[in-house]
Amino acid sequence: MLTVYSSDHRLHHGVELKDGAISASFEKPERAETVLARVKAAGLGEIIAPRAYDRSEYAGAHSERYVEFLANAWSEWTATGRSCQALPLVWPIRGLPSTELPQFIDGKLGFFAMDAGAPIGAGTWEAVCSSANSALTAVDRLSDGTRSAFALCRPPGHHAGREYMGGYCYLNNAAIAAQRCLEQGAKRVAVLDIDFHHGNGTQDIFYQRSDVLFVSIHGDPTVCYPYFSGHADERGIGQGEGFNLNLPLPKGSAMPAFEAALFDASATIARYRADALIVSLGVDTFEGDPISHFRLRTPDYLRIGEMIEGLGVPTLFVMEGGYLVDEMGVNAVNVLLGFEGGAR
Ligand code: OKP
Ligand code: ZN
Repeated sequence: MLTVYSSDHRLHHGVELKDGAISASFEKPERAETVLARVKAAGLGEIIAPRAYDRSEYAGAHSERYVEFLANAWSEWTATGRSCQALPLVWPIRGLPSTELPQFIDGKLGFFAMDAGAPIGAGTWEAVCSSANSALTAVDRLSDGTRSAFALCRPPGHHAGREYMGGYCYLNNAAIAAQRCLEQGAKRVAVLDIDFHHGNGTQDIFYQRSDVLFVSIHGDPTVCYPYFSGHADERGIGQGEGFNLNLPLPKGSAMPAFEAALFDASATIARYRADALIVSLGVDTFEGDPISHFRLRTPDYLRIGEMIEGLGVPTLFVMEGGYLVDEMGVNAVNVLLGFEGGAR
């Protein structure tokens, strides 16, 4: 299987607000490095760098003003004399009267953020573009007739909505990839999100559309991040009604529950008759993950890959979460090896 990877991800190394203090984020550069090392060790296949794309390629998933904000945020922030990473501190919560975009960077940060989980530093935009471009490059290889590809994206993307960042995410790599599949002739694209956290951003981007089916298995949002999205009754609206499926599972769920949910997810995707499948591949479902609450084990990821292969659809895997650096490479690559084993 082809892997697309760029070392430019290292330009982003965010901070995180945790236990009342600021520290290095769980979403750190070593994550992508350990997955890359495993891709090589397992002999998964060719590894290529992404090509450059115009910013307009992100516009199917995000608004122009949001992409513009991301591109300029660091320079606007440092123009105020600050050299630390930029974080929002005020949000337009329900009840506040103005929905206008503020003209000062501190206001813009809150306007375009769902939480304080997406800091912006000097190299963030460049890293974010390299991540999205990896997903786009992988799509372009898929449309050449390849059965599957792996976009080793970092930072991740599935919490980023049409007009907001959050939860370590800036551009929604999976959504940008789905949009490009449509542009290249696919009529129906399915996104299967198996990260521990609900892919609220992907849901947001496609919620009113029927050309992209979104299916997500995740920790129950009544007790798990992102809390305000991911319930089973969120099924899409307008044209999109019935094209969004959330399968929340209780904290502590292990493979039997996950496998049953993946079986349901697969049935829905098969019924949709997708021309292409994008998998938001998070491995923070692992039993040892430091910020998540499922109990999957290393061999379970082989089975997951095999089940996904069973759908028989051209498939792009897009890296999302996974925070136990020591194990996440093996777990992520196990999904890809399971897929390839199923195809044999
Ligand atoms: C990104 B992805 C944990 C707080 C949660 C945000 C988690 C973002 C996860 N103590 N912080 O879906 O893996
Ligand atoms: Zn996650």
